[in-house]
Amino acid sequence: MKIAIMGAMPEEIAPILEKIGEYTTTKYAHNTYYEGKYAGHDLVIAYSKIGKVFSTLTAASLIEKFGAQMLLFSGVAGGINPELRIGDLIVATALCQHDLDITAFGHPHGYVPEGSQFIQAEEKLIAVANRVAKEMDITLKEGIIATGDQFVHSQDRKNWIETTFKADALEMEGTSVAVVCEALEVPFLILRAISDVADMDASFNFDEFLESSAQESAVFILKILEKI
Ligand code: 3QA
Repeated sequence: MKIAIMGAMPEEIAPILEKIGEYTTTKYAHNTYYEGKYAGHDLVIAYSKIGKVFSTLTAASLIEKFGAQMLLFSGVAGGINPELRIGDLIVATALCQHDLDITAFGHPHGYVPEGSQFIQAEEKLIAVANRVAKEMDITLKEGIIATGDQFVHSQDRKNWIETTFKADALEMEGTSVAVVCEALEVPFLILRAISDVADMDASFNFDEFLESSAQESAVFILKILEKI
């Protein structure tokens, strides 16, 4: 099976590329796609650039152009749930767009007609992730991930996202990737390690912990690949 590994930033896929060692590169749609092998799987790997638009393009390309039959997202996130500390892992059970707003017409936040407020994640892959966490003896949190085209760095915005969506973590790509995968019937997993807690100090913490948290997430994704 051909599996896509996707991140948003170079730092998020670098540990994966390093681990697989040998790969070919293809330029497509202003992006680079890396193809190689790991644990008996054919992989196609890419980072999209930041945000919902770029991540939509990349997820669709990974599937439609490169033939990925499963997609695993690896990266970092801002923590909302106080149980999540910097470096902790969260896997999305459901995802939503916190910045999608046609509430003027009486619709809930994150909803547009013929869409849905939440995208449900793939239970089978979450089960695999939980098995891996158990084997590695680490805590993996399951929860709601909210996505938006904003780097959140305020307690007010964070609280609003928490109360509106009951979200546990936030980032800028997960839901767009989930929308693409769900529509194209490709099983997906959105895994994130916390880099900051989306408060006043978020940008400082992010700069400090991007690399180490991206590494936590990537190591876990590689273990998942060994289990699939
Ligand atoms: C944002 C990255 C984007 O891909 C989403 C990180 C971690 N903490 C977050 C927060 N709010 C929203 N998202 C996140 N990723 C980084 S922009 C900085 C770029 O630096 C998840 C995420 N609090 C480039 C150097 O100038």
